[in-house]
Amino acid sequence: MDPSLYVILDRAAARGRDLEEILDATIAGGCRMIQLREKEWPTGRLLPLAERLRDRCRRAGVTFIVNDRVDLAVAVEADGVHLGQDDLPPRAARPLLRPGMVLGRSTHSVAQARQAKADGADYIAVGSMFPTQTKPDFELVGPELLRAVRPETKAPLVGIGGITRANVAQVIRAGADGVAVISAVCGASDPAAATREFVAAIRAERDLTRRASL
Ligand code: TZP
Ligand code: MG
Repeated sequence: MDPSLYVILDRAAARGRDLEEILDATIAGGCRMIQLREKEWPTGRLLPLAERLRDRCRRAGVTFIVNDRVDLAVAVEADGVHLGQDDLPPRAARPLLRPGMVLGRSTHSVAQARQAKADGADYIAVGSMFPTQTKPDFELVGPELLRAVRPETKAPLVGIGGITRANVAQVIRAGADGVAVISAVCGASDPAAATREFVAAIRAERDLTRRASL
């Protein structure tokens, strides 16, 4: 699992564009971890889309995660599932997953991040980093929360919420192992170019942080 740039495919954010095309573009741009986030489609409609996305990810060796739905993640043999605070808690979800499946958890406080770690989450998302229009009920915690959570765990930390190519460095500097983005890639006019720019900005900030710590 390489969460450096974790692109969340969301039909609403894609504004009618084909998610498979966006997926191929972001993989071509260097994304190594993908999530399917669909809040409205019924299961029967979602299943074939999830299978097609999983196939494309598998061919490219890219990690494929399903949002919210443990049943769907297992049914399509996804690499993992991502669960928010209103979803099944990791302790309840883990026994339902296949061995080795990745379990990610969204958190909005140090206490929630500690709980996610204690519950055995494989990575912890922290957000919202910045205001976002994608999730109207976002909780703004800022990069400060990442700074506070970083010393608590060695689990990969992923910043989420309102992250753009202009502010991604702040999130990496605060201690994130990666960033999860929806609109900045799914809504970009050129998702491959947007991905390449993110990957380059993340690498550049990591190099700076590494050099500063020597
Ligand atoms: N969880 C916290 S903020 C958010 C989610 C799913 C939305 C992120 O979308 P964007 O477009 O990258 O701000
Ligand atoms: Mg959820």
